[in-house]
Amino acid sequence: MSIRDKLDISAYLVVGPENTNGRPVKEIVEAALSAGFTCFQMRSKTASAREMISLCGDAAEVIAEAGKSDDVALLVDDRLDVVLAAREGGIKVDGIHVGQSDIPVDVCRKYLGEDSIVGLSARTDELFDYVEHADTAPIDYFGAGPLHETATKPDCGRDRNGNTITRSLDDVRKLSHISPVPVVVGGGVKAKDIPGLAKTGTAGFFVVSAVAGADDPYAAAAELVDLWNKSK
Ligand code: TZP
Ligand code: MG
Repeated sequence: MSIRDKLDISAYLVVGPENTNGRPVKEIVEAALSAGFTCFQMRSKTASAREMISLCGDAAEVIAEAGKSDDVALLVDDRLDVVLAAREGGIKVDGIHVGQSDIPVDVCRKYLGEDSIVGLSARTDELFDYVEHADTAPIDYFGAGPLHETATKPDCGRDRNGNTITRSLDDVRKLSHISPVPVVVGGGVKAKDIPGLAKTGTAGFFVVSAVAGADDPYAAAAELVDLWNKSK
């Protein structure tokens, strides 16, 4: 059985060096993993390819040392080249997450193979129509949001007129219902949002700053995971 069949996006951390207040990314991954996070995405708009490969190596090592390599997925944002190069170097990277303007998902699937995970950020405009009718054959899940505007990704949810569209819990409920693939929701998600989100039936939540920017990343991550598990 490949990790693709066991994909758990219920507690999903997106992280890169620009999100950690100067702390090593490895430390944040370690904290979130031991608190019960189930999926990791390495994301940086500033790190070089070599840095990204090295960060993936660190994260894969942390996951392996915890004995969770078969259960917890490690993905990379955008960078198909980084996934391929990391794998070439013997690092267990499980797949990629791309957006609407990134490498097309069928190309990702072609290069990464059938056992890899390919995630896609859903569109902002005409989201419901898009999610209901998109060709989801090459992908494993949709990312959607934002639940709230977020300084971590200020352009998240901008429509073609430059307005930011946030998603209500009712929107999330509807999305998860109509989507042919699981949906993970993020964008400004904090602990207070988790009980409501968990009750929508969505597959999971993703966060950056709620964990990577927290004074105590372990405690913050554990609170999110506990709230999710209690509220489902
Ligand atoms: N994709 C959509 S919103 C977002 C990403 C990577 C950032 C979410 O960051 P935060 O700090 O959890 O609001
Ligand atoms: Mg992208």
